[in-house]
Amino acid sequence: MVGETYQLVVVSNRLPVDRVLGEDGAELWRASPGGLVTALEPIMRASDGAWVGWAGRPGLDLPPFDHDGIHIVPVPLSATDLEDYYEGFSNDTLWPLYHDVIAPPSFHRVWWDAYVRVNRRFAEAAARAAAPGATVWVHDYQLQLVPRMLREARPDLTIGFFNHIPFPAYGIFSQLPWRTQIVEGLLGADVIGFQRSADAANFLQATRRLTGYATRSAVVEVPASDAAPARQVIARTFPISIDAAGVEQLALTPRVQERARQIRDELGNPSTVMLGVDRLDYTKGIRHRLKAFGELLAERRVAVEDVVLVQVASPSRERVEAYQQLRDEIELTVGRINGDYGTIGHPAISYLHHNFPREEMAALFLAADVMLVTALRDGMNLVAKEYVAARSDGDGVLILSEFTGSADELKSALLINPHDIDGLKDAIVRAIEMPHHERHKRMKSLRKRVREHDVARWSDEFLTALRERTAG
Ligand code: GDG
Repeated sequence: MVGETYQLVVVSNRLPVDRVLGEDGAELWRASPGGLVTALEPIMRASDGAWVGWAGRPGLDLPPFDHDGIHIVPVPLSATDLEDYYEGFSNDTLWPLYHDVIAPPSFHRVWWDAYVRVNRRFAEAAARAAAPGATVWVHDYQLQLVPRMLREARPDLTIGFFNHIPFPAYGIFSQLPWRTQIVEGLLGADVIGFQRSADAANFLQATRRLTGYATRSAVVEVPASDAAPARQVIARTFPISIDAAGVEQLALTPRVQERARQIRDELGNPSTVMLGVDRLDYTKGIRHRLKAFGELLAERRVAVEDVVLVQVASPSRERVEAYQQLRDEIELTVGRINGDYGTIGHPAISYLHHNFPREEMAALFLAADVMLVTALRDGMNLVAKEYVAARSDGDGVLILSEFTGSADELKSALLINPHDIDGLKDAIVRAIEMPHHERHKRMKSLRKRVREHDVARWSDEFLTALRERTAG
């Protein structure tokens, strides 16, 4: 209802609900499945929370509404906002820059202006939704200016920010023409969370270089200004995770188990099924993975009758040119590898450019002997954790890039450098040949980590850190 305010306000680019067509042809809201929603849902219900975000369709301007016990506050975006703030500045400037310029970032002043304008709109919506003294938790790189804008409008609030993607080293970050505004925007928060300690360290260095503020371990000393007293900001790691029990439960259902068997059947029951699951994104190292597999086939170190690679590449950011090019390159490579090495009934790669329901993902995890996560840079990589959570049979080998946040935690995986194609090939062969007892020993230790550090613990730790700031 208009004018209502809440004790906990979550702000993210996308709302946790999607507008979909129901069976009767009428439009309805459906919760979008995702770790963040699962983690925050119980807390949102218990603490009378509201979620501020974009409804996923340009031009849609809706009043706040309730969905399944959560108050939803839509922020409208026009087609131009979407092009300049989202596809432009967020996905074609910040995304490549923050992932170590794997693709060249584009810097356009109109995009920056849109970023400022849209961040202000989100900050205003959050300020309206927040009760006096409320906690506001802002998410991700699309909204880095919101903490400061919000603090200026509402100094009574406790503000948290979590960055889901990496924060780059200063040498890279400093290319951004608006680097100081971004750092100052983030420093509006009381607690700034990062995935890895390197991300927090990079942010602290950028802060020292660009603002001159003193930092002491995870604390930034923000001096008093005419308008505001001196404050301390905490910048540290809170590695995100998944709903481990939920994934495990799903994978244990008879339907999913049966589907996993069926998938292996449909693939011709090869001795090894390898799997990759990624948004089709240049950060995920899909090309490196295909190159390694193609060479193994060429050198006859693996045979197409024995080993098949299933690659799910879910459609992503299809209006951004770098993503269109990447799709073309990947599909050309898949076609070549299948053409060169496949036989009738045995394609080398089963390539799927679709979105799948969660049940199918869980069945794929169960069907896969080897999971390939070869990202060139990734804030965390939840797929790695989901694979582990699904494997309550204790089997399966995870090949994991050391450039993911997950690699800091999942140390019993086969850790690889995806740029080192020979090393990656050796790891694939090692995974295929790994003895039963070693697979189980490694999986046991991976599962312990994922079970004990789930997404509920992550959100709890973040919100506790925020509460301690208010208390202190
Ligand atoms: C960003 C950061 C960080 C994928 N395809 C389908 C599908 N998925 C699900 C996966 C997983 C999620 O999407 C992807 O999460 P990731 O962590 O792997 O990667 P990003 O999308 O890049 O996420 C990342 C994350 O934020 C959280 O902080 O870990 O580093 O880049 O859950 O399973 N799910 C379904 N069908 C698909 O086709 N149902």
